Amino acid sequence: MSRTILITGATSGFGAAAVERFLADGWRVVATGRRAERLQALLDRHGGERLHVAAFDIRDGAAMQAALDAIPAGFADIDVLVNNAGLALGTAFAQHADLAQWRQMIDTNITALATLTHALLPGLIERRGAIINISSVAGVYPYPGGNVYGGTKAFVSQFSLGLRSDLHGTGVRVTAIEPGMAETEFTLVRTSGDQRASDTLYAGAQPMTADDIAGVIHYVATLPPHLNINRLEIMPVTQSVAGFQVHRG
Ligand code: NDP
Ligand code: 8X3
Repeated sequence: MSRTILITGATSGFGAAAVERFLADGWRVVATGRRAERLQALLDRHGGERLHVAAFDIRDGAAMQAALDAIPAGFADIDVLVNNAGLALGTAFAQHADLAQWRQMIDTNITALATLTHALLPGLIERRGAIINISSVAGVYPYPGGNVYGGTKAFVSQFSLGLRSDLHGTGVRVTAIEPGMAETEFTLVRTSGDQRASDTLYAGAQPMTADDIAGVIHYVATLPPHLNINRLEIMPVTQSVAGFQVHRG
């Protein structure tokens, strides 16, 4: 019998590519996101035999629970949870940042991720399943303007390790994937729709693609059951880390 995976943030980028990847490999997929029309397009393309879609704002705990309660029986036994939905908003330095943007990142990248994980944990333990959390290099390496976004991703990576500790002996696997630069709608969202800024960032850089990350998610989800990758950091060859800055006053 095929396995079931729930992928958040399935309307775009990594999540959308992961839906295609797992459907192509015979999995049953529960795909979530806010943009109902994109989820409907997925259904129109693939049909509902192995795909269930649920449109809700992941920051809305009641809507999340209602969507989970409405998952049809054939999709309810989730083996793998991919906590992918997330965003960065703005690149302003902390002292100039918009507090509403900070709150939205925290609510989405931290609170919603923890809430969904909490809701699905009993079933994941029952099925000796797996949790794959999409973190970021921004949670490991600080950069100017990364402030709260980086902080939320540091939470994701550390929460993943904490889950590993708590789930010791249950057979549940937990991985934090920490990608570097990948071309998706990420920068469009971060810049409030500035296509030129997005194009400029990726131009000539050969960034990773959504398919690259979907392949990594699939690799992690299909490892032999005795293996756990704790953290997996991945960048395009064109990207590397450049260190400290010194202010001389
Ligand atoms: P996209 O903007 O292409 O996709 C983000 C997804 O998250 C969309 O499907 C969006 O769906 C969903 N999402 C955002 N907010 C909400 C919400 N409130 N409720 C439900 N769904 C939501 O970006 P990526 O594919 O690049 O990003 C996926 C993950 O990867 C994010 O966690 C991001 O932080 C992380 N990441 C991205 C990197 C990159 O360079 N691209 C690098 C490292 C990590 P909708 O708008 O329909 O709700
Ligand atoms: C996305 C990678 O470096 O743009 O998480 O923050 S970065």
